[in-house]
Amino acid sequence: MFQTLASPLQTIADKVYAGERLTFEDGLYLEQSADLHTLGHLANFVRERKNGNAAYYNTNIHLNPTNVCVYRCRFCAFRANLRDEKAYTFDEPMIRERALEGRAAGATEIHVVGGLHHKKKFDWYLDVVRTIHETCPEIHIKAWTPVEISWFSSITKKSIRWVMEQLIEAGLGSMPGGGAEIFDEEIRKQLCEHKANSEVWFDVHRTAHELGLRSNATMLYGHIEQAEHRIDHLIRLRTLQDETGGFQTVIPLAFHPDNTELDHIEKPDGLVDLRTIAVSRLMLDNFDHVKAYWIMLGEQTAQLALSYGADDIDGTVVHELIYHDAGAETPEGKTVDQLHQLIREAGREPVERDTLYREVIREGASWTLGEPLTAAP
Ligand code: V47
Repeated sequence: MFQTLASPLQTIADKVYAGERLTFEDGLYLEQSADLHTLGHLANFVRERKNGNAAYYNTNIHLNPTNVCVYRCRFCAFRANLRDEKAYTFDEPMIRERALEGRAAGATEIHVVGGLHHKKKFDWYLDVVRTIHETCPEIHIKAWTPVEISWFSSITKKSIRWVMEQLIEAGLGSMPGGGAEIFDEEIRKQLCEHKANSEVWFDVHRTAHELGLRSNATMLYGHIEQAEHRIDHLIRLRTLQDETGGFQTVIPLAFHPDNTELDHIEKPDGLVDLRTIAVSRLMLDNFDHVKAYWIMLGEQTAQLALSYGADDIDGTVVHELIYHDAGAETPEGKTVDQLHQLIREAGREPVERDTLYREVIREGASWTLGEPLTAAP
C-alpha cells in the first residue's frame, strides 16, 4: 500500500486549523513556496475565527507637527533639513486648530508622529500632547514611536520610563506602530543607521505596556530585506506579545520609493502586499488584529486584503503626509460613507472602533463608547 507523505503546505494547514503556532521554517515556506490562494484561504480562516465578518475602521486625523529631522533614513521622503524650503514646524495655535478640526470631523483619535527637530526640546513635544489634550480631551492621542521616545530620553538624559510617564500625564493615550522598519540588525544599519535600534524599539514598547498603554507594531517591507528578515521580524513581535499582551494590531507597510534614496527599487505589487498581510496574520497568532492601511495599499488591494487576513483598514486619515511625500496616489483622507462603501464592496461589515477597539456609537454629531470589541483567541 502506498503511503502519501503530507506536503509542507498541508502540514502547515493542519497546524492552522488546529490553532497551533507556526515556526520560522513554516513562515519561510509560506513566503517562498505557498500558492497565494491557499495562503489567503488559511489567513482568512484565522481572520474570520478571530473577528468574524467585521472590518474595523476609525474616525481619525493625523498631525505631523514637524518634518525637520536629525536622522536621514534612506526610505523616508518626508524628512527635511532645518533650512530646506519644505521644512515646517507647527506652533501652538496650529496644533490647537488641528485638534479642533478633528473634533468637528467627529474624530475619536489623533495620530501624531513627526521628525526629530534639531532645536526643539522635550517640552515642545510634551506640549504638543498637552495642547491637544487640553483642547479636545475626548480625542484619544496616539503619539510618538520608540524613535522619538528614545530621542527624548537622550536629550533629557532621563529614562524611557520617566519620559513616558511625563507624556501619559500630559494626555498620551497609546503608541502607534512606527519606527519598527525591519528588526534585523544588518538591514536596519543599511536603512537607518543611527536611529533607535531594535532592542530600544522593544524596550520602549515593553515599558509602555508595563505602564498600561496599548500599542501597535509595523513592518516596512519591499525594500532591501528578504523573506527571512520579515519572518524574523514577525517572530520578534510575537515573542514580546507573549510576554506583555500589549500589542493591538500589526500594520505591514509597503515601501513607497518616490523621492527617497532608494528610488531605484520598485514599489511592491499587490500580490506581494497580499502575501505579506496573509503571512503576518498566520505568524502572529497572539495578535487580535491585522491592519490593511488603505492609504498605503490603495483602495482595491485593501479591499482584497480584508479576505487575506486583515480585519481593519485604519480610518478616515485626514492630512496624511508620510506616504504622499513618497508617491502614494490615494486621497489624503476619506469620509465615513466612503469607508463604509469600500468595506461593504469587499463583502465585510463595517464596524467603527476607537483606538482601543471599543465600539463607537454615534447619534447625530455626538458619539459615545460601547463595549470592547474582543477578538476570539
Ligand atoms: O515608521 C516612512 C514608514 C511609518 C516610508 O500604528 C514608509 O496605527 C513606506 O507607523 N514608504 C510611519 N513606508 C507610519 C506608521 C503607521 C501608519 C498607519 C497606522 C499606524 C498605527 C502606524 O511609515 C514609519 C516607516 O516605517 N515609512 N517612509 C516610505 N517611503
